[in-house]
Amino acid sequence: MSHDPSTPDDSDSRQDSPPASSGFGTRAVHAGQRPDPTTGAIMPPIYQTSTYVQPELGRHLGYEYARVQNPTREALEGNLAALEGGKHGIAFASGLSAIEAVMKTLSVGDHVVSEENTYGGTNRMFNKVLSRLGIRFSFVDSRDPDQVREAIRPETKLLHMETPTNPMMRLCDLGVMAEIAHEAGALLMVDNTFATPFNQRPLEVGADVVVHSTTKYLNGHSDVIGGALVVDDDALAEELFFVRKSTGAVPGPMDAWLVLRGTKTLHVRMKAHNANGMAVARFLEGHPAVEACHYPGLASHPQHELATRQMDGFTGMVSVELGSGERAKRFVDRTHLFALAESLGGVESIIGVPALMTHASVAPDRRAFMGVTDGLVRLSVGIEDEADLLEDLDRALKGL
Ligand code: P1T
Repeated sequence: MSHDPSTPDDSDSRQDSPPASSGFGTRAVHAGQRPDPTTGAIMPPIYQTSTYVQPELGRHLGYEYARVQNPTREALEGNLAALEGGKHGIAFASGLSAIEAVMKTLSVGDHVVSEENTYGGTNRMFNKVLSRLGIRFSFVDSRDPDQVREAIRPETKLLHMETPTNPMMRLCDLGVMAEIAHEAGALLMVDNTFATPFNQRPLEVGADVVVHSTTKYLNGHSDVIGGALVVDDDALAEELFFVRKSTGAVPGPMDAWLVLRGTKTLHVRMKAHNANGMAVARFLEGHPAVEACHYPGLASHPQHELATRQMDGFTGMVSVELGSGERAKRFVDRTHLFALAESLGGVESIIGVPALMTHASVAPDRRAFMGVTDGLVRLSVGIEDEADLLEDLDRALKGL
């Protein structure tokens, strides 16, 4: 990149993105951005404006109205696209609004096959909002590709997968899901929020749409609600930009800027989350108060082989079964470093009980069927020191 933004003949060295062949960390720091052409500011300015003055009627500078275009948002979109290995990033006001935008490309009577163990809010949107509007859903356990195949109908337009799932840490084989979707003439959408592109890149194995709650690891600092889609196909991108423009769920420029600041350190943070996640999972797996520990990095995880093939790291998300709601309550009330809260993916460690918190909107019998019991505790392991995290958990588990 040039240090002189005014040099006229070095446009090649001031491209918005480093080459796609550059390493993940280089793309995380630089992709989508260039020094501000007016001042040379190394950070993209926060274009806190709703509209743009046009020099004359019928001629504008590429920017008309901020629901449609915003340079700060575009910088984030370029960055996210480069991280997922897609051509187009499309930023949204939340993870749910990003998923909803994909659903708004469908029509009444269209059918979606969805993994049953998604984030509870995703399940709620499908069951309680979109079903009312005439979109049909089948919920399957996508660990078993035959269940997915059997759910396909002539009207199936989309497969919605989450891997690892929230909170059971189940996986599906993304290559197989892409094959099933494409044989059916449907698209594969993958919620990559838990894994992050540092650990898993669904587009590389055939997915058509990657969705993120950028609220989580991508932003990483628990101070923004945001979402994004990444796609490779130009026509699909155009359709999704059209939906966003027409329905309006855009992130504000400040939030886009904060997420962009977060993604600059994604690779550094994820190495720490992966390492701490593994340490916490190993500790909890061996603890006598813990009945089961769900973490794809453990050899005991039933899909560990798939995890090592499909993922480069296993994140900081760990779930444990403690046997009863009472024991779960005592545990989460006694941790200090692990804060009792919804959400995940921030630098600080968080703990919660999905049945009462993130998945309270899922019908109790469905929750029980998936293993989201009252005794299940979910941990989002942060980047604090491992010894302090283990000490906090050990103390909270004593005498359970
Ligand atoms: O909260 P929002 O940015 O709208 O993202 C929704 C969402 C989508 N996908 C996954 C996998 C998620 O985990 C979430 C949000 N999840 C939580 C708030 C949570 O604590 O699990």
